[in-house]
Amino acid sequence: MLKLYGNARTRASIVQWYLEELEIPYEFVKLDMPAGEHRQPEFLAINPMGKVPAIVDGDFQLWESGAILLYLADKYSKKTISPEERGEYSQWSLFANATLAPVIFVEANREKEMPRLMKPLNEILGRQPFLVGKEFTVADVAVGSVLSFIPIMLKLDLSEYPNVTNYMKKLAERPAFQKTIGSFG
Ligand SMILES: N[C@@H](CCC(=O)N[C@@H](CS)C(=O)NCC(=O)O)C(=O)O
Repeated sequence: MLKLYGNARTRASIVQWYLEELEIPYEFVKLDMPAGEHRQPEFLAINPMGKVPAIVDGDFQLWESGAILLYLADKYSKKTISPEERGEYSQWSLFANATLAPVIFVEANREKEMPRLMKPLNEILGRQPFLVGKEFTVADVAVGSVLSFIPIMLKLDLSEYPNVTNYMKKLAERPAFQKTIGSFG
């Protein structure tokens, strides 16, 4: 069975959300991170960077949440993914991790950069229900999870971006979200 390594309230919950969406059986291996279990040789053999999430799927090991999401989409989603769709999923996954997260989570970047990203996001989500169009995809897990950490971890005013907040509400209604990120309270 696929193993997901992490702990509650970490980025492992992003991968867990998508595993629940895909209805893949998995084992969540909870590391004792305060005790430094993620820096012990056993886990470093899976992710030499000592960060979660990481997965082990058969003989295959993978780390970095965005890479794991894309791997799961390629391998387990019930549709064939065209190169163009894959490009869009990669675009949003990289945007989530490399562009959006550093703006949201690094206080010094927020004031200047957040409106630059949130305004176009708000416009896109005013035109279509999900990031890649009419259907929920892995792109929504990648970006939606970063956005969903805002009300959980930070007190940021998103009232200027009503399409983004409606989108976040819609994602939060999904049973797979509620079982994972939504259970943080
Ligand atoms: N870009 C990485 C970030 C991984 C990351 O920073 N994980 C944190 C938990 S959310 C971690 O493992 N922290 C433990 C540490 O740095 O010692 C990803 O998305 O997988």
